[in-house]
Parts: sequence; C-alpha cells; structure tokens
Amino acid sequence: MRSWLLPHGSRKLVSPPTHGRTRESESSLVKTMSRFLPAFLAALAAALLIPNLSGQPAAAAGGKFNVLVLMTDEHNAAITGCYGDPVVRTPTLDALAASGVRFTAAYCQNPICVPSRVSLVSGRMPSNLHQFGNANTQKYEGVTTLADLFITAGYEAAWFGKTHWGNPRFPRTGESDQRQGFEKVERTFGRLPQDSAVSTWPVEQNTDHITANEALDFLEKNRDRKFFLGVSFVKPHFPFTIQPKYHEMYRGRVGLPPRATDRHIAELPAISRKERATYRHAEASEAEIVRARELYYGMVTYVDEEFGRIVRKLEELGLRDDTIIVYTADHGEMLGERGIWYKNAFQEGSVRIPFIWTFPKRLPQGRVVAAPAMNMDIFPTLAELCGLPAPAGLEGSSLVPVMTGRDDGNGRRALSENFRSGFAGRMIRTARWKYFFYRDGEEFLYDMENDPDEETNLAQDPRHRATAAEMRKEASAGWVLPPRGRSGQSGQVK
Ligand SMILES: [Ca+2]
Repeated sequence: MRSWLLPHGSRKLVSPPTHGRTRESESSLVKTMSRFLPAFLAALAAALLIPNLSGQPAAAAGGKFNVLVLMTDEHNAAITGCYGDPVVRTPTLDALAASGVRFTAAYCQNPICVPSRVSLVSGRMPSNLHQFGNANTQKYEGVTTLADLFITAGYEAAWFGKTHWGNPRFPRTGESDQRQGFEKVERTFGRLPQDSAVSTWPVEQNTDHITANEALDFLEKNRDRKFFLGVSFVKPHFPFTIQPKYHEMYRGRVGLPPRATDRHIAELPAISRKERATYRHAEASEAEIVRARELYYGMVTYVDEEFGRIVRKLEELGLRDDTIIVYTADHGEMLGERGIWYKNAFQEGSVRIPFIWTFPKRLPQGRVVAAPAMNMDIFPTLAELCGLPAPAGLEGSSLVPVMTGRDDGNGRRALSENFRSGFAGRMIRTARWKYFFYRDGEEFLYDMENDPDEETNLAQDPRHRATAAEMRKEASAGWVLPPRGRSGQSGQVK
C-alpha cells in the first residue's frame, strides 16, 4: 500500500534488501521499521490532521487518488444528452454525470484555445499571465502549474492530445498538432461551415483515436502508480468532418440553429458582427448550415465513444474507485446560433462549457449544481480532493463545498474575458445575472434565472442600471489589459 506521507522514492526504506550480504542488525532494523512504519505514518497523519472530505486523515483513509482530466475542444455544452439535447447520443458523458456532479453554469476564462488552456493549467486569469491571444509561447515563469503540483507530489503525470498552452512542464506529452500522418488530411478541409464534409479515412486514423490509444497504454503501464492523466481531444473543433457512420446517425435529425433571426443578428455585439462578416457566415445556405450541424453532432458522439474506451479501461484495471474524473472543454461553439459560428463570444453557446466531476468515493452521485463555476476552479478543487497544498496565486476556488452541498453557491462568481479583432471584453456571471462589456462601450446584461436563452438585454433598462454598474465594477477589478492595438488576434480561423 502506498502512503500519502511517503515522499516519492521513500518506499525503499521498507523494502527488504535485494542485493549483497546484509548485517543482521541492519536487517532487523529494516524489519522493525517495516512493522511499525505504517502505523507510525497513520498516527503522524492523524496528529497533523491532514483534512479530506470524510474528515478523516488522508493516510488513514488509504487514499491513493488518481486524476483523469478528459477534455475536448469547442464542445457546446448544450449538445450533450445529460445537458438536455434530445437528439445527440453521449452515453459516456451521461454516465459520468449520473455517477457524479454536473455543473450547468460553468465557464471558460476566455472563449478561445490558448488563453483558456493557460488558465486551466495555471489556475489564473489568462490576462494576468499576459496571455491575450493564441500565441503559443507561455512559459509560466514564477507560476506553479498543475503539472508542477502533481509531479512534485510524486505522481506520474502525462497529458496526451491537444495542449496548445505553451509549456506548463508536463514531462510526457503526445502533441497531436505535431504528428505526421493522416490527420494532415483534416487540415486540407475548409474550416467554414459551408465546407463541411464526411471524412474519407477510417476512424483508426483520427488524431483523437491515436490520442485515446496513448492514454490506454499509459493506464496499463501506470496501473500501480499514482497518476495524473490528461486526455485532450481536438474534436468537435471544426473543420466539420467525421466518418460517414456518425453523420448517418444525425442526417435529417438536427435542423437549423435556434435564435438566428434577423433580430438576434442585429443585436450581436460589434465584435461578433465583424467576425460574422470576416468568416462569411451569411453566405452559408440552409442546407450547408444543417449539414455542418449534423456533422458536429456526429463529432460529439465520436469523442464520447473514445472517452468510453478510456473509462472502460479504468474500470477493467480496477482503478475507477480511486480516480477523480473531470470532463471539460476549452470553450463552446456557437454552431450557427445568432448567425455566428466558432467562439470568441460571451453568449452561452461559446463561453459556457460542459463540466462534470465524478468521484463516488467522496462526491455525490447524480447531483446537478447551478452555481457559477470555472475551469480555473479545477486546480484548487483537485488540490483539495488529492490532499495537496494549493499554491499561492490561484484565482479560482475549490468546488468541493458546492459539490457536496456544504455551500449553496449563491455567492460564487465566474469570470471570462476576450481580446479579439481590436476588442477587449470581460464577462461576469453570478447565480442570477450575466453581464459582459467591451472597453469601447457596449454592455449586455441578462437575467439568467428568467431568461436563460439571453433574449433580452437589460443593460440599458433604467430598472437594472445599478445592477449593470455594480457588475461592471466587479468584473473590471484588477483587469490586466493589453496595449491598444494589440488586442489578441484576428484573421485566421483557429
Ligand atoms: Ca479551442
């Protein structure tokens, strides 16, 4: 049995010598230590009152908790069975939610790849690390990353698949972006919704399938070690393409996007109207829009199947009970809603994320939490669940109190930001309100309790001006802005 308190490499203290002659006195000492060390360590843990959720000292509870972070790129939370979509098939994610906690108001910290991922792995707002756009050069100087936390604690740590977050010091990474092979074909596809088409290569050559295989191999090899494993898929990020069998599941069953009338488009923020023009979204025909959406649904089912392989392997190896699983995405995908695609928007389709935690040993099963949550909360939550010290500087907070019901979450906040095409915006979400603004003046306020589809902007309503002003002040506090003219990136679709 591995103890929490044994530093990495200390087990040799209790192992019998295997080489050479050993003097009787040394052998006796080892035997004596072997007999009493576990009890001594348990007593020490009790004395130190190392907390965990059961209130028992971690060592006495026999905790050997692994971490499995499952991640997708660009998954619109609403396109998940357990989030209420009646058409899409996501049996793996639905089962994870049924065995754990599902958050309905979870947000990324910037709805675009690199800043969002930098925030997840650092536990800080991306702008505080001067990560405004997709420049993939973050070095985390002076910052303790998730990789640092788990490696220091003696975990075998690895992240397979998409990283896109600079160098947070994970020692083993399967970087799918850099692989040679069939996935290059995917890059030849157009990235606009009107370019969508079925894939012409077998599933086995999908980048995400290769990533899943790497994860399965890692689990086999590290079944007897404490591990932190990240599995990060590229899909359902555009290009909108998947093998024909997944398209067939949804052909004729998905339809046009909701909330895409002329009024919805006219009420978009200026940044979204600009991007709608840049990426020619108005040029897509209804048939092209429907096909892209069908293929997107197919991609979601495909990634769910790949996650299913990993969760089944965990169960086969007998590791499920000791493994904390969290599922998240770096942001959503508008999927034609309000006439726009991709992300960089603060509407729910783009900035909200699917967010599921399962660890039946410590967390409730089948619980749904409406309190605001963030990817930035993953870091402190994992630290608490694993009994590891949370480093200074984290800007999120542990979700354990809201998951276990100790906190109703009404006082929680979620924060997001975006720097794009010369615009700089920030969003804050409370239990009831969602407010976002751009530094050049536009403001949006939605009553998420009574208007969850964000139909009516209340920011200029005299009855709600005080609320808008208060939330603007709260969202602006400590905001690090880039120099004007350097607001993120624009141009190439990423
Ligand atoms: Ca992304």
